[in-house]
Amino acid sequence: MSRLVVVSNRTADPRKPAAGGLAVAVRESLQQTGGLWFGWSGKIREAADGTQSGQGEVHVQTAGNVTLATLDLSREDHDTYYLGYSNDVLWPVFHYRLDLANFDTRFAAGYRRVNQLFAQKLLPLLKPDDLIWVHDYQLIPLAAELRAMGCTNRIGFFLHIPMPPPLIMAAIPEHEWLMRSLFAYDLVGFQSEADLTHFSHYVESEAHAQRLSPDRLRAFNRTLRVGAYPIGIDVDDFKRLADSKEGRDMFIRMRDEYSRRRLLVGVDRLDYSKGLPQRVHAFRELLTYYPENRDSATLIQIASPSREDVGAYDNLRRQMDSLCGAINGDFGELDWMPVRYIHRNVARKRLPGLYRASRVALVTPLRDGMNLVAKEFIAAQDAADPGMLVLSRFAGAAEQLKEALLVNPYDTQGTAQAIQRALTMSLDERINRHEALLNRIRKFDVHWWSSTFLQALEDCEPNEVAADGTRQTSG
Ligand code: ADQ
Repeated sequence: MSRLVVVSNRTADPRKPAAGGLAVAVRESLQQTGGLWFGWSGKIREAADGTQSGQGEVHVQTAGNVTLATLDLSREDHDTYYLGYSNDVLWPVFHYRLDLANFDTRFAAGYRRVNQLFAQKLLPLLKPDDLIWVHDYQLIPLAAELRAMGCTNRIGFFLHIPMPPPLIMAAIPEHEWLMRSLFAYDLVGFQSEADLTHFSHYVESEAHAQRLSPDRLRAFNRTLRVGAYPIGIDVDDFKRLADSKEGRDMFIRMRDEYSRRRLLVGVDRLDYSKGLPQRVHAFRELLTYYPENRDSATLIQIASPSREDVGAYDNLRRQMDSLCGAINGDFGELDWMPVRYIHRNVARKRLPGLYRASRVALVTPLRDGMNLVAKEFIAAQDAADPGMLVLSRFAGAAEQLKEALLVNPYDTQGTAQAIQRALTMSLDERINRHEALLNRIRKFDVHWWSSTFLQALEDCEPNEVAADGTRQTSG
């Protein structure tokens, strides 16, 4: 069997509990087979002479059956590749936020340079039959750079964030280069059918791609296999966390603390894609139009700090401080505060107890690749008395989780009505909906996700490398 090589912007020790969807999922796929995990160390190396040639050698360490290989970045590369192109161009545009994008040409140059650097440093570590799995938007051109250096391995790519429709993608000055770069892979996977459709429409309209079959597209003299592989969670592992001593203690503490209240929960990174201000507005609407919730409903909103060196996040933080302060000021009583807003990281082991004690989860992003919190909330519930999920129709998870209450987070009143419906839903209906949801997240869990993707990659025919670095196939 081929060795698995995973490449992502950041790596993590797979033996330690991971925070963040990508780290959890990658750890899962690597631990089963062993292999190599390659990425940025998270460290910035300042060059002694102030130039940008700060990158050092690759640091290699072993963690169980996984080898971790990481490299440092220079300040200039970090600022242009990571803060600039990844977080100030690709993240906002792929989440449909053209208004927040900053198309500085230095960012694109840095992005290309770091992808070349990754390719150069990774190539000597590769064996001929390694399967290479590249993750996410920071590394779109990596396969093209590897091909240009003669790499003939099978390489797959998975996009964890949404793929926008063609006319939004076309706002990125380098959109042609980016989308063409995807054809240097053998397999490209998306979170949802909607994302796959957007990509197919883009290459059909902008690159005159031919659809050879439902999962094969031909363009730029290349045949690319594509598919929707919705990412899942390790349901049993999360349930075990819920049933552990810490999980149960947390549940009992929350249940006792809020025994007179109806608890609602939101858990997110503090990111403008997550629709946090809209959520607080909807909760305010609930208290205004359904007054029976006053002195009763309490929203615990955990928003972990994220990308604090990017300007848009600073504005969001101030906006949330002010909205939560205002709602507590306007509605709070001496013995009841409507919103408990926590701008800190919360240990993963505390989440299942919190989820289980909550009547309703609010997962209402404006746009989200998948959203694993929605799936974790379902896994943590007591099947005999489950809480209800209110889920944005704009989360990738909405394609799979139809038995949740789906909402449009831009529609404040509609969202408030759905929250009220969730709070007052009969036990029978909650049990039926939860059963269907739990079955689905079990069937399409993280093991299904990684094994289906890797099997499809393994099944791709090996091809010749063309002179321009892309591979020719017979189609
Ligand atoms: P993220 O945007 O990071 O991931 P998401 O899938 O919601 O989002 O969550 C990631 C993980 O982090 C979950 O396991 C969650 O429990 C944890 N987490 C989130 N906020 C937390 C907090 N405040 N404290 C503690 N833990 C927290 C990207 C895409 C998603 C996609 C994932 C995986 O943006 O759409 O689902 O990758 O592909």
